[in-house]
Amino acid sequence: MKKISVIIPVSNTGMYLNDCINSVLEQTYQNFEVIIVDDNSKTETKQIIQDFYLLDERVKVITLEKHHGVGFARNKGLDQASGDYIYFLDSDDYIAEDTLGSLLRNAEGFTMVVGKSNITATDRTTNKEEKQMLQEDAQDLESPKYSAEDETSNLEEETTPKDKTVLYKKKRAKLFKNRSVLNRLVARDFIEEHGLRFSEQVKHHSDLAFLVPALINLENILLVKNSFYYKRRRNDPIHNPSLNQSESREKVKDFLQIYNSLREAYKEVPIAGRYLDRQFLNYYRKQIAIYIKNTINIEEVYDLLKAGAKKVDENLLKNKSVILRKEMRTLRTKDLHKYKAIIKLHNNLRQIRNMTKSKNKFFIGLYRLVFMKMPVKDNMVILESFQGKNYNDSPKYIYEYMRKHYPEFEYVWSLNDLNKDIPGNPKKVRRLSLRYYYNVARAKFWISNARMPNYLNKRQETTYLQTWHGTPLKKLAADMDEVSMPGTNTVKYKRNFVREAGKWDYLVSPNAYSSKIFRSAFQFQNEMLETGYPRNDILSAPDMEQLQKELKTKLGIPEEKKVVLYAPTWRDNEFFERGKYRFNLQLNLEQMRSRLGDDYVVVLRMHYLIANQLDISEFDGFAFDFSKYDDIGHLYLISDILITDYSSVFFDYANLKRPILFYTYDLDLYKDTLRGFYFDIEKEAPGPLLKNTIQIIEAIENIEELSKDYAERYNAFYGRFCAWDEGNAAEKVVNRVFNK
Ligand code: C2G
Repeated sequence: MKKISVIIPVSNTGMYLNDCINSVLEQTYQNFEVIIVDDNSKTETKQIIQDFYLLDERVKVITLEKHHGVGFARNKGLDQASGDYIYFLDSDDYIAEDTLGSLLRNAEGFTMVVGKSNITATDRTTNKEEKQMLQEDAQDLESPKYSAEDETSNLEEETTPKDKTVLYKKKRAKLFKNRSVLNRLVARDFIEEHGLRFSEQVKHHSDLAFLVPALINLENILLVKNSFYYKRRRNDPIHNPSLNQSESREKVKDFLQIYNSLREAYKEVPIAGRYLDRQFLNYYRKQIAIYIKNTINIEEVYDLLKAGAKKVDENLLKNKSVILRKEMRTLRTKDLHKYKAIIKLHNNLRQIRNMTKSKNKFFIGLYRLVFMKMPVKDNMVILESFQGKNYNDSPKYIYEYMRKHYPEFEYVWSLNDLNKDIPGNPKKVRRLSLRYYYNVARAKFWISNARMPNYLNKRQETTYLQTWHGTPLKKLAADMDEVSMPGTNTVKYKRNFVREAGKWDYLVSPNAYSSKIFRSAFQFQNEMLETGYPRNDILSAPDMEQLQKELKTKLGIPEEKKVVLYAPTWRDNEFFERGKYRFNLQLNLEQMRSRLGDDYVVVLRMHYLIANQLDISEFDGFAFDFSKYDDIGHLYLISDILITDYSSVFFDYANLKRPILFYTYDLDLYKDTLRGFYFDIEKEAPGPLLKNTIQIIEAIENIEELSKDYAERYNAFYGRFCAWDEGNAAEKVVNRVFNK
């Protein structure tokens, strides 16, 4: 019975190791050894490796004292392997029960057998159903075993019924397109005979050094389509990236390096040359050409690129696009200066081609190609709050302060509704209109409390002041585990966030707790303005009572009634469409009116992402819907009690030291599944967590006593989160950014 050596390099992937190694130990085919090469992992991962070592005598461990990288680790594994076949598995991936078996059953007469599927999945248990379905599908295709006679066939490609394909001669390179050694069973004799080893010079693409000589020396290769390998979909590119998710500039350099050295080493071998050149051109087209301006620094890779372009076989270029041919020719024959010029020209051409695709793309093209080339206006400030939805939050307070103290500036507000009343008569532009792009491009100062569109490149001379919009309880950006918002890819979402935060020159922080989180969740590296929130300045107004009275009158709230404000947040999984969320009101207004109606009114305030209108017409005079009202600060001021859930509103409201109730009917779902929290709200909330309307009513009826019960917690909370809000945050922010 043939033995298989499964080689698993491990570098701090403890959380995935159980899935990975158990998937091997549970194989239908059991004659194997598992060689774990621990590439200097941390203690937690080491412990898991040790547990497996003790659990099963087929598990062998090689420990590296220094981190060497995956190529070195796999080579070490190869040195120790004693199996007839080698199988490489990555420590964050796992395989189906019959993967080794199905590969081996078909291996007779082959030196390399390749499994077909690389299926993306998250983890082994949740993926079980999907896996079963796929396996059942594959079994339906089960066909008579491949017979060795086919090997003598004259055809270059022979397809045996349905699930297996043998590739000969030129075609065998097809199975090397993915540049990966994963999910291949390779005869160890063959590896030794041809000295196949991984490159230890590069961190990425080290597989190529193993694959190229394999490709050259293989007579044929068998593809077994129902041997499954599950590549895990990793969702944490910022805090725990997979090798593949690491910085593209590093990957590019490694690729070019290995291409150049292999191309040189195998220059006399046509199949290797063809394979490598195709890989080079493809890689250039997909990973280099379009990124070269933004994420890849041309100077850094130019020499390697030039050397590579010189090696590519001219004939291969013949049927490639004009753009690719031109870039290759420039690289070969001209200097860096010319190459830069041609890249710029081609990028512009791509941009122009894109412009025909939609109105917004047309504007973006103008933004980049025309408006960004015009001089920056030093005295122009563009402001935006909640992506143009409102005139409120910290941008409003910064604007109102600046308007008084910096009348010489030209202020532009980006809004969805141009009819919004804004004091001082600033210029208003509709968000994402042509005028918007024009003004964004020209303004020296951008002030926003949320993300701006990712595609808005910012020039060096522009200063971007990001105020953000709340102390986080709910996990944010890169700190989130899985993003559950509709149509959102977790990896992309996190990367975009970090890319956006890379443009922020200043970020306003409301408290020390938030500063720390913002550094991690946004990976923000620039200046943190530890000033407290400008939007909360109004909560320290000296003439509070008068202001309260005026506001109540303005809003049509009976002066003699006390006010309960209900301001919940939104739920990632309840939506109509992207960016439009649904809220299902779980407050029983009928019960509230009958028990509290004599003394109280209720003000409802939905989150700005909630798209449905509440129908509260039957509660006229008791319940008021102020979801569309701009400034929630005004609503804080007129209210006597706040009810919220997981919204950051309670951090701001606590400045008033008024009672807060938490209506957390879906706490477990929200905390564990949707978002995750930064602290234990059950232990630290400055008020009680309630589950139904009756409990809310009772809490309101006993509000004084309840407040006493929570006084200590409230004080601690206030000290931790509200200490910086002293009523002059706008001034402090403006002084710092505008240097007065
Ligand atoms: N808000 C509001 N009305 C609500 C809820 C929120 O006006 N019913 C405003 C508040 O100013 C609040 C801000 O929107 O502080 C952010 O709302 P959150 O409910 O905290 O949710 P989110 O928009 O997801 O932002 O770091 C903070 C987080 O990013 C939360």
